[in-house]
Amino acid sequence: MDEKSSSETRGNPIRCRAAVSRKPGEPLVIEEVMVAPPMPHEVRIRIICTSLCHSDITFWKLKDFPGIFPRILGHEAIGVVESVGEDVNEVSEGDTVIPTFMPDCGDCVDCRSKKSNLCSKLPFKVSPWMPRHETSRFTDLKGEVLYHFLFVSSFSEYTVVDVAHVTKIDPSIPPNRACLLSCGVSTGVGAAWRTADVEKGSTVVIFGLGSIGLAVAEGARLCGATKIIGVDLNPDKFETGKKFGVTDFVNSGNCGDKSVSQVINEMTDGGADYCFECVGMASLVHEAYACCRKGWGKTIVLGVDKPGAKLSLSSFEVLHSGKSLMGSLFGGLKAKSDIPILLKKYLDKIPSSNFRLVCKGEIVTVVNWNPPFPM
Ligand code: CXF
Repeated sequence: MDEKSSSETRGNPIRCRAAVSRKPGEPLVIEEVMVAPPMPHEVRIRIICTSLCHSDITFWKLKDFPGIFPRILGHEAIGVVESVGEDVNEVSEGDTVIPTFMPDCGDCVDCRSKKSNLCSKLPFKVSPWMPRHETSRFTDLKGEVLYHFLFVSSFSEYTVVDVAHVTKIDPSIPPNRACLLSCGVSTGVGAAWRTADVEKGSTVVIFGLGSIGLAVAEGARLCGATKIIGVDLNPDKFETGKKFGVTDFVNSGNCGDKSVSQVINEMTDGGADYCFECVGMASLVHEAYACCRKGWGKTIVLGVDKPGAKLSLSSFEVLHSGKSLMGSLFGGLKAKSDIPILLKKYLDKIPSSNFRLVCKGEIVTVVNWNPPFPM
């Protein structure tokens, strides 16, 4: 729809277009939908730019709950506040914001702790509703409810997001870069920086060089890791990975009679300091755990496996190996304080000549950031 001023739309439902996922695995349908005004603590946002994250595809294909239809997918985006509900003081109309699937209420014991990003006031869950009021703000033109996705639902010209899920940002960042901070780049960089706390000189292994894995490589390099081993079935990923800091490559389809973990244990003389699973396969978590260093190795799980997938570790090995196994949602970042740090890093460190180049290209050239990463 044409962009309207907030004075025309504030307090009223907005009719606009959205890409609606009506059935699992079937093409999204561009249709007109109604977006209700924000309720208390909510913000209605005009989406400027949204990108596709693999979790959108995972949930688009899911036939059973937490797959649910019809639904508006999308959770990586940037937008401008169109209007705010009651009790919203943090942002106002016209502010540029990044919505995130992880909340940051800033108030609960977890949000106030440096140790976690798992808000307990609005705990993250895979829900079809708005987080606080447990209802939908979307209907189709027949009045049927359309479900939300990851509290963002950005495949719509307008969406409603709880204020705990929005971060106000400096609008000077190009929108197609900013929206990656809404999930993929933040998750990967954050996992190396905040969850693992990778140190200078470390050895890192990344299982899966998709966008999350590449962002982990970037984060590990920024933290000063010197050996960054990428593991993937696709050999072309090594060339891409090099741009993000990957120094070595293991083709997991080409290890002969050895397992990937055996190959890595040999390459690292007994295991890597940090292993990141970015695919979402329990078997790869086992492999990652098997090749992180005894005593201090950390294995960090970022990949989203099928609902109900189980890990099975030998209790004896856990006891004797002294390794850590950690999960990392949104890279352990606290959206409201950490996204502005990443964004500033991007704006400060890219020289204007490169900046223009970045704007024209399709590849995220965050490689221009300068280590070491400020903590
Ligand atoms: C995922 C993490 C697990 C739940 C769904 C979202 N992250 C990003 O896509």
